[in-house]
Amino acid sequence: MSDNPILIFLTCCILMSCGLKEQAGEKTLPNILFIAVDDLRPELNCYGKSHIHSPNIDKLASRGVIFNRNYCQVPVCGASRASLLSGTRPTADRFVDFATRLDEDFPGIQSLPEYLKNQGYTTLSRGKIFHHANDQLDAWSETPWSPASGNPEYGWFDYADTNSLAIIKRAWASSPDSSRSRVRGPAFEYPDVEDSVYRDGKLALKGIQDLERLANDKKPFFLAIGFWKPHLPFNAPKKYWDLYNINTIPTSPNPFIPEDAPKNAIHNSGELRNYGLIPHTGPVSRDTAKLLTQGYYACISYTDAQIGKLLDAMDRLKLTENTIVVLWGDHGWNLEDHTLWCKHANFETSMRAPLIISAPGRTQNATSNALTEFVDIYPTICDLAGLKAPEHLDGMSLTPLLDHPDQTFKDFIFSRFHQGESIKTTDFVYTEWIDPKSEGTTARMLYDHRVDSLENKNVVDDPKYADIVKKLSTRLLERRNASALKKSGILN
Ligand SMILES: [Ca+2]
Repeated sequence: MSDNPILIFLTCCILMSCGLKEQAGEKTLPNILFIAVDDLRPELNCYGKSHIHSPNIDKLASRGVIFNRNYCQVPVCGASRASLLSGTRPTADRFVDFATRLDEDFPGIQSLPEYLKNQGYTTLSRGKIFHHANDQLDAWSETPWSPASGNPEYGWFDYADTNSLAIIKRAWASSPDSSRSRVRGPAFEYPDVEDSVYRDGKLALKGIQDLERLANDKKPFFLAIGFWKPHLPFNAPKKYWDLYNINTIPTSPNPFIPEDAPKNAIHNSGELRNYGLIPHTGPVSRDTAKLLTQGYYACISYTDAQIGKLLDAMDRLKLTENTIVVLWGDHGWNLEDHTLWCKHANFETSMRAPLIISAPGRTQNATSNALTEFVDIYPTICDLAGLKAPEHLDGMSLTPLLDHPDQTFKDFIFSRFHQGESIKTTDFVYTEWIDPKSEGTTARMLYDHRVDSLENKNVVDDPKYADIVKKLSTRLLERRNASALKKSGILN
């Protein structure tokens, strides 16, 4: 560089000007922290359930909007995630079961992470985002990363207690190779161990490392972190179990089949019955029901603590002011509601799912009671980032609710599980099961949430509801017809 001080000064001014210009262009897109929590039902302190210890999700909610009447598209892992991440609705033959792959069910569709990557984002998948970590690999800037189970020889169950390991080892040894994929250990355990012994603890530490690296990156990031708990088995460190008193723990207010419910609506809770000490048929004992409930709550609090570590890292790294945080559970969960455990049903307890969005400059510490659904997440993120949403999306941006949470939004939303198609309005939820061959209706149910929020009596055959049944059935038919036209390419 020249020794001329004036020339040095002018050169520095030019370099600084270029630097500032570049800097201004680098972070015009907001970062996105995308937190998935497997099998989390909307039972959290910030949802008004004060018996749940969830201080960190509560903190996130205080910085954003709780979508209190949000619904999944399909109440099972893989299908729900494929729908959410593609921004498209399920059909009778698309996004059906837990093992759904987006790249098989909807090849060529541009998923949310792929779209953001193409817009200049660094996109990272950590833990359980797609059900299959190798689904849509091109959507990610790096190969998806997940911590290994503590005992991978017995699958993904991640037991840490020596008794649990002995039980699954015996079950494994006594099972033929062909049935080992269904071999489970106990449904829960509570060893006195550190958070990082289990995968979700390791995942939080990895997420913090990612945030530290990404904070210094010039590109905006979409960091997707998917926690496994509170999915079965309910394995969590003892200190989280100790937050709950089994003698006073609340259990389901309606552990019975709704009056006049069709048999299609009820299942045998098969996912739970694969685990040790759970009977193959019939109700579990009262003591077991309480232990399962305590374990589910303990796993919520364990995951909440891991989320807190990520939020603390965001604050420390000064990322909070320029980062959108979206937290979602992939569907609801039954704690013996309607006799059911797990998900896989068309009731509110399976369909309603958590959604919290904290976006810089938007409303904080508020709750929206508008009807929303998971297909709305993709267009919302596009909108918040100032990006044009792709044409294929089925949902609507939630940004009007992020600015004015009290307003209404949709008149109805749609969910489905296998052949059961549901339409939900502010006051009603109507479900009909369609035979795939004849396309005839094989069963129906209607619940009036104005007088029956727990869905204890199916009133579909009550004459006084005939008009509403007809109206909602027509809406479902229109939905089916629109899906068929879209599939045929006649509609976008
Ligand atoms: Ca799930």
